[in-house]
Amino acid sequence: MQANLIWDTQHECMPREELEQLQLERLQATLNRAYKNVTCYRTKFNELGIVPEDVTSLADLAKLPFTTKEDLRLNYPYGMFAVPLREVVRIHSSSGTTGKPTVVGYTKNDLKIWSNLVARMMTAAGVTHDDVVQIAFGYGMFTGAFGLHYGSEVIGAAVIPMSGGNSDKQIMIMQDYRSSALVCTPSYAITLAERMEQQGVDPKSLALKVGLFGGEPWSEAMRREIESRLLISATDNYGLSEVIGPGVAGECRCKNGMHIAEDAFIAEIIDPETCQVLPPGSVGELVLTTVCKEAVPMIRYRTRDITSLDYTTCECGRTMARMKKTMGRSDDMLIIKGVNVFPSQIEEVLVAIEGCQPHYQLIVDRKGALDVLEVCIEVRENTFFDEMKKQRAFLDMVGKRIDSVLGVGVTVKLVEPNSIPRHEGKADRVIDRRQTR
Ligand code: DLL
Repeated sequence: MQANLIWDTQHECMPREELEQLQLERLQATLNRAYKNVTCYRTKFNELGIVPEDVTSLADLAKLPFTTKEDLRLNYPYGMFAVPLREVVRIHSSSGTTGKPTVVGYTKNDLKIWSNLVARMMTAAGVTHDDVVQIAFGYGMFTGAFGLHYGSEVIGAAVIPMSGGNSDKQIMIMQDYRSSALVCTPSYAITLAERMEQQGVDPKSLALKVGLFGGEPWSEAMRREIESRLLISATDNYGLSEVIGPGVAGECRCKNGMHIAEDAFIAEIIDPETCQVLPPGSVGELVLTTVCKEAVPMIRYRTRDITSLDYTTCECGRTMARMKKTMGRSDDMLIIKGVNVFPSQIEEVLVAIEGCQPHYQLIVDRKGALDVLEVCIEVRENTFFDEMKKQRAFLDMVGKRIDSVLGVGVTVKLVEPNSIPRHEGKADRVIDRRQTR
């Protein structure tokens, strides 16, 4: 493996002063185009009495209105587009499972920029033109597969467009084609590791060296689990379709936060309740503004993802700010008996328990006036408790460990392997039945 390669040194290692100047110039151009061509933005700006020319510094960004998923839904399908459809060469949508999906488009230039941003984060994770990249995201409207596919091609790696599912075939291809990089959701990486164990496939016999995992939150404990079961270096990468797809941020091999491509996206952290911008280092909701995208510019898009930003220069030499692994989404944060609970906290506990899978789902309900939380865990195919007594003791132990971390009593239930629904390989983590009562 080559040491610490950087795809675009000019931008990734840009002194912050220069970077901020570039961001401002690109922001001003974006605002002008968005104001001129997108009714939703023009209306919002007019309501606040703002024109693009009022933004003369990056600090002025805070004056601008936010954009939410609801805006995209209200303008479904093409209302947020800033270019005529004849200039659009690709259309994707979010992996949303409820209501209308949000639609996003790309011009030729957007695709070029996107591929290069993905190439950056893949290079940072250790992928080179010598690699054979197996893409196990579903090819379709989801941005995951196409994003990583085009990024790999720009690097010059050999891409295997396997698509999602069919674990046995994934493993066969991995063995036969000597795949060296695996691309999928972290939960699917665990599924593959399990299947290999069942089949008696020794990870040492594979050529795999790196895994690029993203699309859903995952904990450090889950990283350790994947790395030790697949014998690879597992890196995290983050993105969302509304903003571009994967390629927004990715870890380098220091694995100490995901570098945000700040020359293409301006990141802010806000308090999700008051919507005020928080000082550097604070934990809050990530808000992103695109400054390069032509087809669908996003101004102050509320991602709902909870994280914090680190602006210190990384050991790898990149100056781009790093976002911490997300703690989950602000809309995934559960308040149970007054306690804030993030699914990631439960995941940390589960991964640390021998015989427990990080395939879980949280079901929140109300009994009378009381909130109740049930944690469903998929059992491994080979874990079966022949004695009820053993099973009860196991469930009891898991419940106690979760209680000791969260301070909230839970009921733990074992469910069949693969019974927790997944969309685009992403597991559905939370069902809150209190809202429908
Ligand atoms: O998941 C884009 C993507 C594909 C990113 C593949 C990385 C790899 P959406 O389907 O629009 O886009 O979902 C975006 O997924 O707001 C986060 O809540 C979550 N998410 C994505 N990556 C991560 C990650 C793609 N690395 C939503 N860690 C985002 C935590 C993530 N959450």
